[in-house]
Amino acid sequence: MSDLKLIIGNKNYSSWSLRPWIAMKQSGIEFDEELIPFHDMEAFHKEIAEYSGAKCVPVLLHKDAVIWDSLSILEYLSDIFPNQNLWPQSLEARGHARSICAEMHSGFTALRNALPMNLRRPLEKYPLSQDVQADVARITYVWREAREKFGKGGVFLYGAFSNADAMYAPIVSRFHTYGVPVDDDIRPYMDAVLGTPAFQEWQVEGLKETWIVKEDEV
Ligand SMILES: N[C@@H](CCC(=O)N[C@@H](CS)C(=O)NCC(=O)O)C(=O)O
Repeated sequence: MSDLKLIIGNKNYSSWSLRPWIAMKQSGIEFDEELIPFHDMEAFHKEIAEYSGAKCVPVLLHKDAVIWDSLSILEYLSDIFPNQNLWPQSLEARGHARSICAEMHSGFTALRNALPMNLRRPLEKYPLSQDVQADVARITYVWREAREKFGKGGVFLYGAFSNADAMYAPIVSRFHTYGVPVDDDIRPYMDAVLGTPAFQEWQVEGLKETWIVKEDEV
């Protein structure tokens, strides 16, 4: 039993839960997990309220600490595992990574609302509104900028897998399942994330789930 426990939602749909989960798995951090499914919101809220008044997943439990919100969890993990390099090494790269994570966390609502994460959705192109196209353009711009400035040492945004890749993993999944057109230089980055053992494991488990969340089936 680990002293870290991550409370998550449905693997098929819970984009916010995927972020800390993939960061921990990909870094080899051992943790226990508890999945609270949210197809029945009343039951979900009752169960999650025992851990967090915010009534949202993910939540990280560590000894007496309770950390809620995916970005706070990534920051906390970086504090307790300073040798795991969850953020990139150089101050400039770290600042850039934190900026694109903050932008992700507080933005891209058009894309997030129109294209909910849904691993089991048949791979099929989906019409994109202008607002969604603008989000796609901005996301691919920051990915390209990170890769060109800081990513030369590896296949991820800042070379080695970092919290930034964890934050954007649900977006990679959406681009993939909704057949979002991307330039040729972007696809290898997406394939790198989709090909991580951690994402593969999450996907295998997500695809076994049978709960349906109607609002996320578009
Ligand atoms: N900002 C939060 C958002 C978390 C969030 O909205 N989680 C969804 C599941 S993916 C949830 O718990 N929804 C329950 C609800 O909205 O009542 C984070 O990053 O952790």
